[in-house]
Amino acid sequence: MTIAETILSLTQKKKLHFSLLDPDKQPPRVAGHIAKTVTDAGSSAIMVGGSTLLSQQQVDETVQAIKQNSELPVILFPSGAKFLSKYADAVFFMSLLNSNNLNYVIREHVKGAMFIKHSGLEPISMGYVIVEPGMTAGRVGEADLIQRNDVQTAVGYALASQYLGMNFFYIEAGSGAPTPVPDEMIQAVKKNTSIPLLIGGGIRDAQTARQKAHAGADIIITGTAIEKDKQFKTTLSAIIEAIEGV
Ligand code: 1GP
Repeated sequence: MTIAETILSLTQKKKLHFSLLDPDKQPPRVAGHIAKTVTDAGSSAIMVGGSTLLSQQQVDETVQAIKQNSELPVILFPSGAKFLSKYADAVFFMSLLNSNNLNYVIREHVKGAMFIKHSGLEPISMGYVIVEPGMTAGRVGEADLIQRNDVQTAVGYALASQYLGMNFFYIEAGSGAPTPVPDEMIQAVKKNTSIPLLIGGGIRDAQTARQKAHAGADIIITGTAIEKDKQFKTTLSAIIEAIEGV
């Protein structure tokens, strides 16, 4: 089975958690340590990416450190073609659909496609949109942010992704967002689409994670903010336990 097929079949049984590691936020050695912790806590995959990356080497070294410490699939979450790594297992081949910059919608994909073909990375097609407040991802991605109360637009993007043949749909509020994607938006998207729904940005505790999973998120993504928490592993285990119980 491909990684996408494995994830799809897992989402039919339970809610999943993916950990996002930004190579810009810690040295590779620390990323390796975090990878071990998130694996022990029960995360299902490790995503690697960020909006402020400087070099492919950063990504390569972080992915290698993660692979040395975890058996979980490593899925790239790239902000551009320059940040692909042949050491990962897969790549979210995602289009930032509400970007005003065509680079993030399709042009970076054109640049990176041959690298993916030759490296053997598994491309996993995903529609991606950013909701207010959007944070750094919204600014760097030049997103025409979806307003928090504009449920119709979010549903439109999700359905358009499904009709374009994308296998997953990700809505995020931006890393470190003070408030995550609203429940009403998650409910409406889930009700109107049939591809797995990923939700991230600003989810920092078990209660919020449970609420988002209950609203309809199939996969909850938490980023590196949680590392700052001294109880990191405990918090993460609680988040995963909470969503698996939904
Ligand atoms: C990644 O926005 C998510 O796309 C991660 O957000 O860092 O707030 O968990 P946090």
